[in-house]
Amino acid sequence: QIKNLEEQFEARIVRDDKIEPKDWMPEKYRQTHIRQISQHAHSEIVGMLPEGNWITRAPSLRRKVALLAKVQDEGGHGLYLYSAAETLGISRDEMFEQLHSGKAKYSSIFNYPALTWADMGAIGWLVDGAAIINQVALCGTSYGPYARAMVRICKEESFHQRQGYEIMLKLSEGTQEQKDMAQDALNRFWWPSLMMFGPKDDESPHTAQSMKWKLKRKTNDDLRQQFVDQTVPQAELIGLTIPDPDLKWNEDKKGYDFGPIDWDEFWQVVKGHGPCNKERMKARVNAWEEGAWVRDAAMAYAEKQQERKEK
Ligand code: FAQ
Repeated sequence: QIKNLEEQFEARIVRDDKIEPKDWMPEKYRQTHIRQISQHAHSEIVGMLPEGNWITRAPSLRRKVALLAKVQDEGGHGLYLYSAAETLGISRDEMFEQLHSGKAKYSSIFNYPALTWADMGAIGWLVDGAAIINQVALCGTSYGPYARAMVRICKEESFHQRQGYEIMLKLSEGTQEQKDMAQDALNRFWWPSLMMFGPKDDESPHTAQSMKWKLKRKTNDDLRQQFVDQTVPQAELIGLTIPDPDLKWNEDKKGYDFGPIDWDEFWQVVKGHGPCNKERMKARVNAWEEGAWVRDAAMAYAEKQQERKEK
């Protein structure tokens, strides 16, 4: 009977039907979605930290309002994605436990420090730019709650990307010192942004199955290429140089060839040995522990409300 269910399920995937929480699904489909969606949620929540650190130091009220809104959006995206993962039968407490114990990953990019104001520009422009490319593809993913979350999240991400690019544009029109700051941020964030798309396709253990299930709609390498092709002209427009001596337009493939990525660095960061891994996790665990009284108060309030209703 399972075989029959599995055949029906595969046929639905081929037809591009959305799979919904109460539908039958293979256990591995469920597990791999929990893995990806929860790691995506963790990335949003941990991703608030490098920028959150700059809210009080934004150079003007306008910049402060925009950055504050962006960081709040990221918190919202995280909560939205945790809810999507919960529909697959995992609790939020369990997901937090996986994050805090180091069992669940989050995007490598957030383990790099944000050293200057220009890094707020580079994060919005490059990190959100990479996130959008990945997430636009995920709007067509096969699991309904994830696909719907992506549609909404992408709309907000495009505002994030533009606010980052605008910071870079303004800096690149400024004094030599400001231009240098923008170039330095690009130099430091370029390669880690390319790493966000994950290992090369032939070294990515999950890609083949995730493509079959239409969890992923494009491979890591295809998305990475799309990101490079989209971003190089944007850098040229504001007079910044991509820090890659091998970057070259390839007329045959109608895209850029680019230099080798340092995969040792990538795996070091993924395994917890990046510049800020420990600091990020400490901040998350502290926030969780120090917020315990808020959760307790919310639970006590909900119980009281329930009791009142029952009376
Ligand atoms: N960092 O076989 P694959 C954002 C892991 S955007 C850390 O290729 P998969 C918005 C991978 O989990 C960032 N780990 O895996 C924002 C797996 O380990 P596992 C978040 C990575 O899943 C902007 C192993 O390597 N976006 O937050 C990374 O098929 C600004 C093998 O890799 C998403 O999560 C990495 N870069 O493909 C917020 C998008 N790459 O689980 C604040 C959704 C790979 O077996 C500020 N996710 N790994 O232990 C995806 O599209 C996919 O999960 C990939 C990885 C493409 C990330």
